[in-house]
Formats: sequence, structure tokens, C-alpha cells
Amino acid sequence: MKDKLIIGIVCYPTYGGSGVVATELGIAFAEKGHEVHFISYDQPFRLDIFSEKISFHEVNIPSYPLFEYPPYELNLTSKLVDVAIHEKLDILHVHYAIPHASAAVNAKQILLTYGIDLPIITTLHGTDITLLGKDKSFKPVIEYAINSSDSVTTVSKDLMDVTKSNFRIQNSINYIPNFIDMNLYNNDIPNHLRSSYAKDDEFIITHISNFRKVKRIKDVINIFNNINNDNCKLLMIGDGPDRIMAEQMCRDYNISDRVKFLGKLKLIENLLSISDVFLLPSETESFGLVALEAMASKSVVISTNSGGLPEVNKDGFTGFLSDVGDVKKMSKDLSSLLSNTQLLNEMKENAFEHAKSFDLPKVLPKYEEIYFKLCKRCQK
Ligand code: GMT
Repeated sequence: MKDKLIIGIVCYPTYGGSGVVATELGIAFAEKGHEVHFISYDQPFRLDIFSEKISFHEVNIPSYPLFEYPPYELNLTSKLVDVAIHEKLDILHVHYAIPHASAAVNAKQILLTYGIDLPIITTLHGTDITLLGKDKSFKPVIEYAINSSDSVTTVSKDLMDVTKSNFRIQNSINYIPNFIDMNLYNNDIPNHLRSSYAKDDEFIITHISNFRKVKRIKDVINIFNNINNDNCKLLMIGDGPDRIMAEQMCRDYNISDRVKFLGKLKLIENLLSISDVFLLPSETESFGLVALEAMASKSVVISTNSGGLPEVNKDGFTGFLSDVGDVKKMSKDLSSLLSNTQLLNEMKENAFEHAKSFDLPKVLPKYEEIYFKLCKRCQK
């Protein structure tokens, strides 16, 4: 019986949680001896290691004068067929419903004509269901892709409920939470790093995102501006459409000297290790992987209570939860943390302890079990 698999992974290569989860899952499987093939239009941003067990297959999109819009999904489908045949994939794990899951189910149909039955696992990550899933122009495709996958997983219980209530789901859905590798969070704070952003007695507040509307960047700046405490710095990590607005707000509030916009950084563990409080006032968040990464770095999380966030951030224990847009309460929670060091330190430890329940070795077997159950060659 086969005990090492050949796994195909499709994900977005860009700065975002679904790409991070997919990449780290692939790396972890490669470390366990499985062969992993990443397929995307660019090298996933966290895929910066060399391993003989990992290959990357780039999807090329040729231009053709007739195409006003590049048919990426078709190029991806062809690439999936090609990789499945020539690399002899046992399973294909796609992250994000569109176009990945729909390309995968098409590829599966094509592969059947070659006598290959490739099992498809689709992991839903959030906005594919909560934002795009509500858009009528995508809905039938997403529904079909979910129902045609051999296995479907969601990253939170909340996302599972939302998926079931938004779509006519005929498949069973498994909940497998996102994870972190606690080994990466040793919490030794590099002194020089802290001192380059703040004085010894200053607090460091952080926010990390893609600065899209759903992240409510305005609330981040307002929360920081509202607190009556000059003894802190705000580090804004990431980039996206609302960055310019946020920078302007800081100029208008005259707080630019205390707010640093650092852009897209890859190795966030180091920066999070110097963070005291992490702000995530999102409109919706299926899980909030970045909140978990902050907690693993002993940062207290002030977030909204939307989506799957309450499954990660425990109100009054690892941080505080508020209704979306309740900037007043989030500012009050931040002020009370910064004025009570004992509470801050206690909650930091709680955050770290709670993060351990999402450690990689606890989650990896859940995916592995599905892989082996579906792998045809493993049953012989
Ligand atoms: O919104 C983002 O940060 C990007 C997005 C993605 O697709 O990469 O993140 C989603 O997937 C992450 C990994 O599962 C989750 O932790 C995020 O909560 C989720 N984002 C939203 O639901 C808005």
C-alpha cells in the first residue's frame, strides 16, 4: 500500500491567508516525505524554500488578439490536466472556490477521458463564499464546483454554516481550522528590532492585511487616534487599495510620526514578536489567520466578532471582541490594556497558550486522513 502521496496544490500566490495556508500545508507535507506540486500563475509568496520534494508549475496565459479578457481558468485547467498526467498526482487540493475549484472539476472531467479519476479536495477560505458567493454572476459556478468536489473543507465552523445557508450543498463539508507552526514563534524578541520602531517604554500596536475595504483600515487608524496615550506606535504591514486613504488620515490627525507603513513583508513572525496588541476590525473574517499568528507571537488581539473570529480570539481572555464598526469600544479596550500592564501581560500569555491549540501537528493529520481516504492508488 502506498504511504507517500503525490499531491497537487492550487492556490493564489499573492499576499493573503489562503495562499499562506496552502503553501505551509504543502511544505509540511513535503517535510513528511510526500511529493508536492504547487500550481499557480506565480510563485506563492511564502514558498521560499528549496526542497527536492517540492515543485512549482507556473500557469502561463498566452495573449491572443481576440481575447479581451485572458482566459486564465482555461489555462489553469489545461495545466492541471498536464501536471496530473505527467506527475501522476494522487490527489489535487485546491484553495479558494473560484477559479481554482471550478478549474479543478473541469480538469477532473477531462482526465476521466484519459482513464484517470483524480480526487479533488476544495478548501473554502472566506471571501469566495462571503463576498463572491453572494454575487449572482458567480453563484452557480461556485455551487457546482463545491458539489462536484470529492471533499470540501472550510477553515471555520462559521464558514461551514454560511456555506450551507448560501448554497444548495449536496456534499458533506468538513471543518478543518487554519493552523500555525508554533516552532516559528520562539518569542525571543530581537532587541534591535524593537528599538528601531519604539522606545523601551513604548507599546507597539500592529495591523497586517491586504488593506481592502473588508479590513476597515479606517477603523484601525481611528482606534489608534482615539486612545489617549502617546506612548505607543502603530505598525501597518501590508498594502492595498486603502493605504493611501489611511496615510492621509494619519497626516490629517497629525499622528504620522507614530504610525509606520511598512508595506508587504514576508517574514512577519519577527515583527509580530515585538507587537503588544494586534488590531483586526474587519467587516468579515472567515478565520483571521493573521490574528492567530499575532497570538502565537504573544500579542493581544482586538478584533470584531464577525465570521470565525470568535473561534480564534476568545473575548476577555486572548483579547477583546466588538461589533463591526464599534470603534468606540475597540478604542476603550485598547486604552484599558495599555493602562494595565498586568492585564496586558496576562492576556499575552493566554493568547500564546490558546494559539497552541492550532499548532500544525494537530491539524495536518486531519488533511492527511482525507487525502489517504480519497487516494485511489492507496486503496490497492
Ligand atoms: O482577506 C484576506 O486576508 C485574504 C483571504 C484569502 O483568501 O487569502 O483570507 C481569507 O482566508 C484566510 C485563510 O483561510 C482567512 O484567515 C481569512 O479570514 C479570510 N479572509 C476573509 O474572510 C475576509
